[in-house]
Amino acid sequence: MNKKTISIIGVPTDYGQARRGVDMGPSAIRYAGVVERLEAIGHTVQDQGDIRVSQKLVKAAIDKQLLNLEEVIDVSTSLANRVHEVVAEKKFPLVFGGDHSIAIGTFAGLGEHYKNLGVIWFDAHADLNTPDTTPSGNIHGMPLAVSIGIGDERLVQIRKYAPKIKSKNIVIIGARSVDPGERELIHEQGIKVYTMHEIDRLGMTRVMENALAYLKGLAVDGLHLSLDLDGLDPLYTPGVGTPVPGGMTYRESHLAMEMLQESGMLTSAEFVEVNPILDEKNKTADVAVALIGSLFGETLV
Ligand code: HAR
Ligand code: MN
Ligand code: MN
Ligand code: MN
Repeated sequence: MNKKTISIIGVPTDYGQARRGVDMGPSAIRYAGVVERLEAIGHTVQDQGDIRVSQKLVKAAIDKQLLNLEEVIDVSTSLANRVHEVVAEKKFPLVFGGDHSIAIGTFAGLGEHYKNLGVIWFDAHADLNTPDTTPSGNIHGMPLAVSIGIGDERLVQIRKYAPKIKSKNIVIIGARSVDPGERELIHEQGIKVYTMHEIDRLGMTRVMENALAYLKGLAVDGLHLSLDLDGLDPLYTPGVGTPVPGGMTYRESHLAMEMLQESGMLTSAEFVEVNPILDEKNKTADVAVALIGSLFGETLV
């Protein structure tokens, strides 16, 4: 296994959704021992600390279809700049949320480095809503749409280019809560989705084999993993804001991480939606760190 220089970036924001506490995600993941875990594998870890997130609302919600828009633009821009620098320094960006709106910033930081980035989106949700289709106004339900260039122009144009990624380079794994507008976009844009049905039917081994072969076939020049902890069943990760029953198991999720590691394709990753306030004794952050261990090559024997 090749050793990496991993640059950790915390993004303590909860502006992409309505439940407070997910801004403590980066602390919880650090507390669960992520740095030590990665160092024990032999990687060099540079914890860059957190992106500065203002605790004061810049403007009270003005647009009900885009809650906390100004704050999300602010956080996404800072994160995008940080991720852009980390990749320029040839380091591996490992980003901790915060809610899933942070993926807008992560992709904005990656997109100028990778012209054909592959994406594995591990999530109960598709996060493909737009201001017109959102049932909640929460921007954490929109990052994939924004990153393919659909949605509010100010979000779409962070770092002044768009789109950040290609629709056909996205593989969603674990979906089981998809809104009508998202379903339409999936078909219209040719986004690949392995729902829980396919995971039940084919097993995680074949799902991951197919997903990785598909991305290889597209000759991707990098691979980003965006892992929403609500992709797992809430039995394993109760500390998330929007739990959906019937999710991926602990073992299935580990297998997916191990297969990503074996592929040697991964170039960046983010772990999001850990909410310590809703958690049971930091269980969700512990799972996040265990998955990170597998993703970065931890072995038992
Ligand atoms: N689809 C719903 C919405 O847009 C719920 C979004 C779910 N939240 C997340 N993202 N955790 O994966 O409001
Ligand atoms: Mn806050
Ligand atoms: Mn999500
Ligand atoms: Mn989700």
